[in-house]
Amino acid sequence: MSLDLYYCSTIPGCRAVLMVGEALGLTFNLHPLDVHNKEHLRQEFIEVNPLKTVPLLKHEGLVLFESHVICTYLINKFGKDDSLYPKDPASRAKVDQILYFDSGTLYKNLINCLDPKHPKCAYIKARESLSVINRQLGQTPYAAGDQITVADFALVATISTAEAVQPDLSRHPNIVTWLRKCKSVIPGYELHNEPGVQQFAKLYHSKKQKDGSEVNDKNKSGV
Ligand SMILES: N[C@@H](CCC(=O)N[C@@H](CS)C(=O)NCC(=O)O)C(=O)O
Repeated sequence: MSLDLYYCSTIPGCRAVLMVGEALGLTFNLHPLDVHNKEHLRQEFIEVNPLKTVPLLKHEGLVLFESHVICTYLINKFGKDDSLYPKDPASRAKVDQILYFDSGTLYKNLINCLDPKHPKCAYIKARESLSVINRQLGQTPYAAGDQITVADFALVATISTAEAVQPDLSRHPNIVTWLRKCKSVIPGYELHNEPGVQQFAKLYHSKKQKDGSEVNDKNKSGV
């Protein structure tokens, strides 16, 4: 039964799913949708996902949206062991904590900084969110402990995107060290993450040129 993945490379959650798939040795039946050209608003996609968001996975009659849920489902279903998503309740809670934080707080706070009309507090919130991760990475080599987990896959997709738009992460030295390490150890990073990150940065800069906005306009000190 095929794993149908609807995705757009510029979107961090889509890239996290692709990297998890690579780590598990999975082959997806890929359905690229360019959300920047509104391909996700086509009727045939809306019928599958009325939320109109990517990524979306279809597998054996199961339809899943939300990238973090897709990632953990794939690991639960196809992982040879539980190293990427530990079964031990305390270890799993640590992983879930980062996944929920990435989805509900970090990603949202970083995205808000890209809005040309963002309030000044957007930078403060984004910086605070990154500081939470930086502090954690000062205590453990990976986001949820001593081992690489799905939490690192999700975070790396989000934070590498932020880095492409604003390369100076020097306020968060533990993130800089961790990011460099993840880029070399996460399977398929170069193939599945880097091109989408670069494409996102290109789109961001061309939009910025068009509307005259700049990520640092209101606060030159950045995130
Ligand atoms: N929390 C969701 C976010 C999914 C999501 O909102 N994707 C956005 C891009 S960030 C999307 O598909 N946007 C198209 C739209 O809403 O029109 C996840 O991690 O999968």
